[in-house]
Amino acid sequence: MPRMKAIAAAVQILQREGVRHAFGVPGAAINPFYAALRERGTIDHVLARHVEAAAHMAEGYTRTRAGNIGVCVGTSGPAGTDMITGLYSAAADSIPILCITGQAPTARLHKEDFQAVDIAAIAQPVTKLATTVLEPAQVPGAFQQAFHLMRSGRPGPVLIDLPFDVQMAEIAFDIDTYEPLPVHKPAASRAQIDKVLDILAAAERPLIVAGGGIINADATDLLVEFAELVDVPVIPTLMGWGAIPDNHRLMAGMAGLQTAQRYGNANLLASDLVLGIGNRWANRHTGGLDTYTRGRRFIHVDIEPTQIGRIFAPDLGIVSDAKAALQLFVEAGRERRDAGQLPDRSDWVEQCRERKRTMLRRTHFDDVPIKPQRVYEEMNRAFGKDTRYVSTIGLSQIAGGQFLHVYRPRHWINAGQAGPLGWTLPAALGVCVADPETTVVALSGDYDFQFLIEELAVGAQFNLPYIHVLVNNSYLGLIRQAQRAFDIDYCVQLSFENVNSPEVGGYGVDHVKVAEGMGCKALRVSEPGEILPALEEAKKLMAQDRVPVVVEIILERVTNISMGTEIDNIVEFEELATRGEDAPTAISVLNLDQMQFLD
Ligand SMILES: Cc1ncc(C[n+]2csc(CCOP(=O)(O)OP(=O)(O)O)c2C)c(N)n1
Ligand SMILES: [Mg+2]
Repeated sequence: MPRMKAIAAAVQILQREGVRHAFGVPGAAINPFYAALRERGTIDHVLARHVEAAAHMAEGYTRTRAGNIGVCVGTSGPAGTDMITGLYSAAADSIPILCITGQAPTARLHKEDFQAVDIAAIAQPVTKLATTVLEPAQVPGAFQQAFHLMRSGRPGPVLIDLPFDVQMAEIAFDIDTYEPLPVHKPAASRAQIDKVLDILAAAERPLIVAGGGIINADATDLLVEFAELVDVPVIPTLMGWGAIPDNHRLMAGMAGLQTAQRYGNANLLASDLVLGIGNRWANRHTGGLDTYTRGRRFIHVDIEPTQIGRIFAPDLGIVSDAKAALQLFVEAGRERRDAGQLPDRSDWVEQCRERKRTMLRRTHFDDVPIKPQRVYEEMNRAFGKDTRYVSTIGLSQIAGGQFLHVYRPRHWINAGQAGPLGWTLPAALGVCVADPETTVVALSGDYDFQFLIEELAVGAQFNLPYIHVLVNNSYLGLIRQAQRAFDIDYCVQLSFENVNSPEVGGYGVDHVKVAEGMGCKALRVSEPGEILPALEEAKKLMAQDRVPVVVEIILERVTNISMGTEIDNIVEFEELATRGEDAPTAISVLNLDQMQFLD
């Protein structure tokens, strides 16, 4: 049996489990891992400039491709605590990442040693497993179990904490005898699926709510096939956006309080049955449960048994992996179609499509300073169906959710539940590592952008080109809008006179200078007509210089974005679109004679 350091065995296991990239920040307690990484030479490492960012890079990496598991690495003490936010946002969105931390030697753990903190205890509520490995011979088993857990059931993150002496100790290990553990995923039975189809057949106005679980299960083709078979419109959740293309005739819009379309909410409110698959009835999707559930029945299919009935009691709950369920849905649906047993849904589908054509918000404003709605109109013009968008939180993300278009799974990459400011930039870098071929476009407000702004230098150092659309209102815009309820505008404004950059006109930070200082390219835009040319120029710069390109768009400081607390009572702040030219890049334009689907 070969003998090697326990940490060398860990690195071999990472490789065997499919890891090719890692994101991290070294430190004394994790140097044995870095030495093993270097010796093996099979895993590329991106050096982050903040450890939290390494965790978000790992998340972006996982979210980009089915089967990916992002790995983030840090030393003992503050590195682990910095990564807790990444573990939280990964856990919240059912995203597997593996966090590896160094630790003080086992003999000194109870001595308040330098940078010794009980990171396993801190990480426990935001991971599927968080463990400090105390026996060197248990290191292989800990990694084997980690991959098994991350991939089984509801996916999620794991933390492995490795004391210095445990990493260095020699163990007997032979990678040729190592096998990944089988992955466990519950599957619906045919009887359960037949029952769902019976209930569906009895409904007059059914909808499918498609959650992120369908994307995690890599089952979006099956979803679209099933929806087409039974001719039932689909409402994706924010995490499920892209599961069905925006321009598909059965895509009925997103419902919710913020990242939703007017027609999405209207369609949901008009339904009499909702079949939720791989979703979790998030409160920003449902709003008040009375409004959401009144007058309709619910079926809930989810991989995690304890999710059924968590938010409200469904009429039928089924525990299943989304792919396993959808395979049977398609099989059973085909049989019913061939037997001529499927009801005609064309009236209901047409009603949903009519709302999609007519219930639009206005995007076409010529105002200077620029109104945010116009930015998304121009982004729709500039970026094609392949674009992978990355965003996190704020008015920018909310308006992006309302106005942008997504055509493919994993092309809207968003920290949905946790919404940690600063996530966008490092997550976008992780997306670039996972998919260097596709255009990546990040969308941030000024404050989100500033939270982990130093990561721009990582993009420049490692040649990770992407476009960062930075919509600058010099405000904590979402919080400013929320403070209207308190009649205050307090501790939310970011403007100041920049003594070095009078040209930013009191907007404070000169993002162009900062980005250039970090080795990136940057453009600033103040007029609506300049947006599209700037985005086109950004594409060229990105290809030419192979670094992140920031396009800063100076916005009107105060613009309220549509939102509310009930899905039947969303507050609109701007006049609505009444003509095609008010919303020229809406997925189906108002004027029927101009009806077009964007390429
Ligand atoms: C770590 C963290 N702290 C605080 C918040 C609360 N929060 C949500 S959005 C926001 C302001 C965002 O401002 P900006 O990024 O400029 O976006 P805008 O709303 O102006 O478009 C804040 C403070 C958060 N989501 N995350
Ligand atoms: Mg802002």
